[in-house]
Amino acid sequence: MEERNKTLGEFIIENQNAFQYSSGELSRIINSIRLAAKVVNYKVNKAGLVDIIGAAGERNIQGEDQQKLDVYANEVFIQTLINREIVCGIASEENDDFITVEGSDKSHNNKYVVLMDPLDGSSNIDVNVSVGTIFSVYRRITPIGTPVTIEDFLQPGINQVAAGYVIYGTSTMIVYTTGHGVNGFTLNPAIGTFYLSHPNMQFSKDGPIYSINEGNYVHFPQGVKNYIKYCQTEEEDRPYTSRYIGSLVSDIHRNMIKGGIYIYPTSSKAPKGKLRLLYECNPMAFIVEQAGGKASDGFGRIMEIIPTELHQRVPFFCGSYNMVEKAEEFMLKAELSKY
Ligand code: AHM
Ligand code: MG
Repeated sequence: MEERNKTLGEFIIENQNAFQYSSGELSRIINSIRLAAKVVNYKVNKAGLVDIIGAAGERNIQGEDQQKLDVYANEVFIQTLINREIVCGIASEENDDFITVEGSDKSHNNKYVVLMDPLDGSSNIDVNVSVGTIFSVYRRITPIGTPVTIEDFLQPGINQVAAGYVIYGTSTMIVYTTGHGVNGFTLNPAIGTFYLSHPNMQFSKDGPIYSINEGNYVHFPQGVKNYIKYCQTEEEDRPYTSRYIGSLVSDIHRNMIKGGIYIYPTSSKAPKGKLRLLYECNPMAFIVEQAGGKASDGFGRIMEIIPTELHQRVPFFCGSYNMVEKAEEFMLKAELSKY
């Protein structure tokens, strides 16, 4: 079959044997995410009609309660995974604590946990701008047969066995990695099937784009300010162009296709940064590295950070390898000049 006509379902089956410990569980997790993504996609596409069929908190004409879309997406992804009895635990950016999942026979025999941000950038929905789902899969650390504990979730990103995102954009796509490169699948909404549209996605080593919320400039650390000046200086391939959607999945997806760097630094307003290590940065870092890019907290590799809490925030620099390396140089130089 021609590579570009392959469906996500076919791709999952063909690649199942690439896993060292393959028992089909991971494939079933990706399949469940595929299903939940289609359900959420349907709802996200109808979001503009909400004023017509009823606003959040009201009852719609069918007598159903309207829900906020991020709450809805959270429930869809969690219930899809729970109903299929394929994970032993779930942690979500929407929930304060992790969820322990047991089988219908009350067993705890599954070996994977899923961490996710079910609808990132949801404030963009009101203005018809793309949003995304981000997910990350780890093998549990605690013994199979026992309920999961916090340890199973507080693993460094290097332990991820799979990570991906769904982008609900002009097209809806699933982009994911299981540690063997990054592949992107585009939904054909007419028949509800994802097709392999972006095989083996790669970041160019350098790129033309820098993405950062420059409105926060005065609050940024000196290294970031100096790097922004560098991006804007006329020399060789610079100045870079500035593109910032304010929707993490969309900004990184665009940079992966066109080449670029995304930065959400610490600031005097957000001293630890804004983005969450477990739900946003680690999965994106895994994808970015698998696509030949680099992901850093400004000084070191994101995926080597040992998490201490579920909702931990970190500064995030990711994208084209040489650009992130250059930003790190600026960070280090500014840091050293303090002494
Ligand atoms: P959220 O998880 O509350 O949706 O926030 C995460 C979003 C990212 O998608 C985006 O990159 C960032 O927040 C934008 O933040 P800001 O508006 O401060 O630039
Ligand atoms: Mg988020």
